[in-house]
Amino acid sequence: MAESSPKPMTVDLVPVQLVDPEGNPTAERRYSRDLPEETLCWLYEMMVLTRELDIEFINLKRQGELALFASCRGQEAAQVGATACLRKTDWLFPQYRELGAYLIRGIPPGHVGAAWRGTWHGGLEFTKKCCAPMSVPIGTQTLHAVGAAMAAQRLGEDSVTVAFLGDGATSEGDVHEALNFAAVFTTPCVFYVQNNQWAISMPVSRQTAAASIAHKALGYGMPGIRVDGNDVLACYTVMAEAAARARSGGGPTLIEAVTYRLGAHTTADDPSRYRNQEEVDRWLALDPIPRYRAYLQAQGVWSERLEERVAARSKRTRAELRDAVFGAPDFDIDDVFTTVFAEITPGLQAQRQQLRAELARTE
Ligand SMILES: Cc1ncc(C[n+]2csc(CCOP(=O)(O)OP(=O)(O)O)c2C)c(N)n1
Ligand SMILES: [Mg+2]
Repeated sequence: MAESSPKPMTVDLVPVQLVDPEGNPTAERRYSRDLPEETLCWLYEMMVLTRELDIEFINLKRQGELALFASCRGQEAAQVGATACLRKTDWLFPQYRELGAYLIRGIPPGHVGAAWRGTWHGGLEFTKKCCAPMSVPIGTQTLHAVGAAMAAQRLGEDSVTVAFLGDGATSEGDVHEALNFAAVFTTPCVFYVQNNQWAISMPVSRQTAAASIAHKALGYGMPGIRVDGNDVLACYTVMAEAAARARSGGGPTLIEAVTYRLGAHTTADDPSRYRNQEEVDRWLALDPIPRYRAYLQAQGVWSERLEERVAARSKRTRAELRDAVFGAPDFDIDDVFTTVFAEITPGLQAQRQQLRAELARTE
């Protein structure tokens, strides 16, 4: 076996935390919480905006305007922090719950709405912002992320890719292959697992017998890091470190952001069927937004003006989302078939014929 650099042998079970649940700075010294005031405020603004839009998406689904929605309530810090520290040219490969990441990237909420409404399949508009379309087939996006990272390597680019995945996704065969390829080829890819404690109704305790999800990294020969996923500054700094390592040729990292899905799995789910309110209440006390607000207040960074600005932006963006969803034109059914490959394949041609015939019968 070829010997390269020494392999990481341990993972700290205690997640990296820079701000405690009361908003106090912790004694953590390995990572810095020093960011410009403008960045500190921006992180707050984006977390609140994510939560506000999340509510609007759920409302739109309830009004029958969307086919489905997967709420990220409770995971705002994990998503905003991990994406805010990246370059705009670093490619994101989301699962489907990453609203905070899409917003940091500047993807218009209406485009996210179009994907959940089904008026524009797959959210192709995302790619303009170096973000792959949402991936519902669990774990497949991790292979795409590694492939894109290998391409960047061969092209001599210094961009990194980030695969967003869930605790449940780590049990998929695709994810094993992605992690192994990434490590063997020293690819600039970060695996960002949001361990939100549940994979629909499957608790993480039944998902793996490993000491933690981050520990799995050791078997692949890459660093594994646990971070408090409800601490936006910790997520920011841990991802910044992993991205810098990947960018400088140091290979992949597996980050486990320990967080919680406060809402339902999707709008089609009723979590009261499989989890108890005491558990939800425990995590509600760890809500990332009040914690970060308390920190900013203690640091003298928070102000009424900031809160008003954030509230005004949230209100405006919620209205923009509603307008975009209500006004979305129906898409041309042909696009489903013609945008898959450069040229339509015989199989797709047959499917298109079948669908056209079906539609003609029902019109
Ligand atoms: C390949 C595949 N198998 C099963 C499903 C059904 N499914 C949808 S979401 C989900 C759970 C995923 O859990 P996790 O990875 O923890 O992500 P979370 O939804 O918690 O963000 C499953 C099993 C699917 N979409 N794709
Ligand atoms: Mg999960």
